[in-house]
Amino acid sequence: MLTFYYAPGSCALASLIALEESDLAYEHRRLILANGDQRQPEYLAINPKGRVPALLTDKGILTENIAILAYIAQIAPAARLAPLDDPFEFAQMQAFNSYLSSTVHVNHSHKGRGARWTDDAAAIETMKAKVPQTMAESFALIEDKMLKGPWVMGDQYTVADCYLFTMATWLPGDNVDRDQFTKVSAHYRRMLDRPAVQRALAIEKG
Ligand SMILES: N[C@@H](CCC(=O)N[C@@H](CS)C(=O)NCC(=O)O)C(=O)O
Repeated sequence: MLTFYYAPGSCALASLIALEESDLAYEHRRLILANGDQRQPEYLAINPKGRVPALLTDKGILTENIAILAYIAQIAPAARLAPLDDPFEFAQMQAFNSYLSSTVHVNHSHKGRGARWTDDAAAIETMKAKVPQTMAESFALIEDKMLKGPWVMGDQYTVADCYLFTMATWLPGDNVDRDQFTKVSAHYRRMLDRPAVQRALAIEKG
């Protein structure tokens, strides 16, 4: 049995959607980041990073969306959540996911988590002010050069779509107009139509 640790409004939504897209049996456990649940000793014993998501498997713990998404796609092949038969296509999907994790997510974190990088209050405010620009620039690149359409990888829906949707939910809160990106906003609406996405959002709401 798998146990998935998530928090509402967080990047864990990507892996939660992928789990819902799969036929895997799993339990979910909710953390509230604003309450500091991620820093409690019980959770640090599961994920010493103090972050969500985390997936407890019969082989041990997995952290990082990129790893969890690839794992779900591989252990639930019937759901066809990745190009499992084509190493190059698989690597391209991982390149997309890595851009979301290492660049887009980090852009976004400068809004609420600036204290990770500096103790200087003025610098924290400067970082916050930059977020609409960096997020808009990243999404312009995704729109123009990365999102093949209708899904990230073209005709095959993959876990990269779960991840892109999750980052796109953050745009209004980051003061970026999602509708300026025609392909991204069409992708967002297409995702909202999927029953698995609706179930994941309902789980998030609690
Ligand atoms: N690279 C990690 C990032 C995980 C991460 O930073 N998660 C955030 C939520 S979006 C978190 O748990 N933040 C809690 C904190 O910083 O205290 C991944 O993609 O899984």
